[in-house]
Amino acid sequence: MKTGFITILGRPNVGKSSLINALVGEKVSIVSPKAQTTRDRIMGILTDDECQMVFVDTPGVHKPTNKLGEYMEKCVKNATVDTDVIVIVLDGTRRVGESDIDFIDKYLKVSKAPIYVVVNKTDEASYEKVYPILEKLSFMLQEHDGIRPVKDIIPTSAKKGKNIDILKSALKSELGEGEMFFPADEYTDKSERYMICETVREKALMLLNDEIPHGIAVYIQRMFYEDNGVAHIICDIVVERDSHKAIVIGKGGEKLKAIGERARRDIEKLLDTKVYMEMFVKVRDNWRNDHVVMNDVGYDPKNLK
Ligand SMILES: Nc1nc2c(ncn2[C@@H]2O[C@H](COP(=O)(O)OP(=O)(O)OP(=O)(O)O)[C@@H](O)[C@H]2O)c(=O)[nH]1
Ligand SMILES: [Mg+2]
Repeated sequence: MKTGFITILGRPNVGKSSLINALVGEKVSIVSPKAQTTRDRIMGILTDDECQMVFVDTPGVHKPTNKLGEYMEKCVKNATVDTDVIVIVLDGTRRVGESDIDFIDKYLKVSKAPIYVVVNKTDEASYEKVYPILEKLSFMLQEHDGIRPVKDIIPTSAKKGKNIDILKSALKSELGEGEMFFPADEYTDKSERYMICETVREKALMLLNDEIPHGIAVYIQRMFYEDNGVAHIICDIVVERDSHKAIVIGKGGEKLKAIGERARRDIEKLLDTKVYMEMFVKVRDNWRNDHVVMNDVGYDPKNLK
């Protein structure tokens, strides 16, 4: 069996989580048009007859402005230690600049893992836009300034599934022989509860504007199955201020209802049963700067130092 860890890195919003979902063929990690959607290290597992590939999704790299940001930065750092392969994702609809090149060079220097560069969103970027990016990066395919080369630069569309198979085979070729890390039928390392909370957060990210979604955390107070098989989920949406609470609830409770309704549909698919959601909005002042609350709402204490 060939096995290994493949860590996906890149700036916020370039499509890292979308790429993992496309590679694994399951909804592993939530996706939204807002930057800093992913907050944790999340594994997506793909097992076939010959290999087990463990893809590791990471938060988009940015300068932290609070403790949650520092936590996210630690998740990225931990994910790059001891990984077998690194994939750095760029957004093909945007200009690729020196800072992107420096970012790739940094990992070529600090890590020993083979590095692939992916230029994503090619469905939205015309050939005229993508080609100059590929040309600009092409010098990295050779040793440059004493820095080792990247293994390949692959244009993809995570959204349309373009070149995902090519990327997958390239990554597969990097894996060594080993024991499986996870049972063959698992597609993520995260619990059902974690996936439920993330689903609610995804809908909040989609339905709320401005800065509010960034200050939201979701956790499950209680979950149980009724006699008729319905999953009863009581969950809290945590916000930072009273004024945010009112916005999340919306006029006549409409916003909260819409978030719950959309989340319920996805969670029913996830659990393969009918779901009844009860949702509450709670204020925990400035929780993104409070390790105790962050731990309470499910952030890994190992990264809260
Ligand atoms: N057109 C197009 N849009 C894409 C593609 N991949 C991702 N997107 C969109 O880009 C936005 C960000 O996608 P995510 O997968 O959440 O990006 P991310 O890099 O994980 O973002 P963070 O977790 O915030 O760092 C979403 O609106 C996606 O639908 C793609 O191949 N084509
Ligand atoms: Mg993400």
